[in-house]
Amino acid sequence: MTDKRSRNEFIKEASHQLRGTLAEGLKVQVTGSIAEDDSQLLKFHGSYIQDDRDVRGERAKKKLEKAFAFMLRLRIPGGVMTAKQWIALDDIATTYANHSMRLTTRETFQYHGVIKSNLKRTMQAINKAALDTRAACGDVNRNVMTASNPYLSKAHQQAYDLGLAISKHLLPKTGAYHEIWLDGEKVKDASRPAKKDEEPLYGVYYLPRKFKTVIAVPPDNDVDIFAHDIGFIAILEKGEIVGWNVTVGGGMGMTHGDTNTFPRTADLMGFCAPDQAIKVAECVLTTQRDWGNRENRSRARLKYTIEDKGLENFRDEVEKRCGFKLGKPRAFKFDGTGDVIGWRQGEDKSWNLTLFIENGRIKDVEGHTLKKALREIADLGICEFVATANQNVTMAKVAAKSKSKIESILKAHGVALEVSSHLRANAMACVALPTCGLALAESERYLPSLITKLEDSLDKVSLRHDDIVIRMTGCPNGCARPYLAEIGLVGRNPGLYNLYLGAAFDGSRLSKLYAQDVNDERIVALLDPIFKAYATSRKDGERFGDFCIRAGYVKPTTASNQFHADVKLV
Ligand code: SRM
Ligand code: SF4
Repeated sequence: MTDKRSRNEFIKEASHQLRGTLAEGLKVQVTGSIAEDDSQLLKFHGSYIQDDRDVRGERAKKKLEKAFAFMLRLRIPGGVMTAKQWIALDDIATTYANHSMRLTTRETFQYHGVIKSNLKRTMQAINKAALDTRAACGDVNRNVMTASNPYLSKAHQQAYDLGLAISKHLLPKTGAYHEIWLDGEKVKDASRPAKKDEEPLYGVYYLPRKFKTVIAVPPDNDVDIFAHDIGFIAILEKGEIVGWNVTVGGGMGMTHGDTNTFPRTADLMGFCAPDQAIKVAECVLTTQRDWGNRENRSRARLKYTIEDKGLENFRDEVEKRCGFKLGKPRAFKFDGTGDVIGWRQGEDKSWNLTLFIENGRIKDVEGHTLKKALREIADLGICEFVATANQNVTMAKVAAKSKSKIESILKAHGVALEVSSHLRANAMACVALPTCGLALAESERYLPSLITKLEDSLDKVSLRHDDIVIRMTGCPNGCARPYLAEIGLVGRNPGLYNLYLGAAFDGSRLSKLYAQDVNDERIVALLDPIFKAYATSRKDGERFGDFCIRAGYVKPTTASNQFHADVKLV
């Protein structure tokens, strides 16, 4: 019988627990790239080989190698960093990367533009700051996101503690990372067979695909719990967490034109006690490890395992592995998926300032020296830093007396605490061009100017200060979770986007395709009258996404797998 497993399965199997020939390849100086198989393994170490797509054509004409450089993604569970770590990360951006730090949609940072000869040095500098990039990418449990931020309340702290524990428990145990990047014990002899027991959870094949864990504390759904493979929703009684509702099978990625692939909101699988949560996470992961599709990577996420095997069967298997039954999900209520921008006081009376960072990009431009401002604040050592799931950053645990100092530093660097509109404050765009190899259209570099145009439309009907969630991605993979935004824009071709409407403000319902292949002008022309109708005929408290359904612009996506059903294009 022929072995139908995907190519990546063979690469993992032959890699000697993620070692491959990475150590040797890094020493080769004639190219800025690395071997193709190693580039797949490199992801497990938190890095991607990319090339600057802005100069691709020009370099090809000159018969030059592509302008290769590496993206590095950190693993920062819950996004929490000390001021000292911030200082180190800021230095690394300047010394080794493209002088910018990129907050991601998953509570961490990416660096772009690290050249091959600096890759190892960068990894070592990150390690020196007591951080790492392990399992930030690849077919493993990724950076664990927890309701930001731990300093808000006891429940937030407990959510963070669980996140840390799950992150540790599900982290790959291979020594490859230390050997390759940190000059640990000599890299294993590649001729020796891989040792399965080096990875008790993952074995030699790791997972069929990426796996994402998140933890939410209602009423905030800032982590967008329904977009992830597994989620834990805190159930509180009198301020104490009495257990967790467990969600499984969320995910955003799909392929244009292939209805076998779709974004899916996670299902509520059950309820577990606080001391059962780590075991549940482990057993969901191992069930997906054993049941997931290893032949077709575009159908390999947990969401498809659950579609194909059924939630009941999946739950039975998880319970069997856990050795206990899950309870019935308990009642909970989410208000929204956004961050609360501005100052917020924690239960311990300390202050937390969440700063809006447009699309997560931290850099200095004339008149807006954001990177310098944050560095100056970090240098004072008066706060910790928390990366949010909405590409923003919170300066946490600030004493009342230090608030004005932070505000004056930000002001001096041209960084405002207020955002020009609530649409912008609720916006996210993925990285896309020029670094993302999968981008079909601009995203991070385009959304800000589109929002400026949409702000004019909002002004005409006095909606500038209404919360409406807009998200954009340069391709259908969904890195900014666009299908859970009330207005979602997904790149199809340069300058052309699919427009989705009708997602729920609290992140519980997916949107629906409204218009295909629309350009800048058409996006504004389509949204302008909808804003007007919303302003004049919305019901009391009605959200924009809900209105779009009631007013008949799109049908609701009623079930997690019904994203492609009932589409009527405008
Ligand atoms: Fe993502 C691939 C960037 C969050 C779904 N994502 C990529 C790559 C690595 C492109 C590639 O494979 O070559 C992008 C690197 C671009 C660059 O130049 O930096 C990339 N993803 C990002 C980030 C940086 C977007 C951002 O602007 O913040 C986010 C990093 C998160 C992190 O810190 O770990 C990011 N990606 C997401 C999310 C959102 C989330 O998890 O909350 C999703 C949708 C949720 C999900 O996983 O379903 C997401 N990324 C994808 C997919 C589609 C996966 C799928 O199941 O179909 C890909 C492509 C793939 O895996 O084949 C992808
Ligand atoms: Fe790249 Fe697509 Fe993800 Fe945007 S959504 S970062 S274009 S993979």
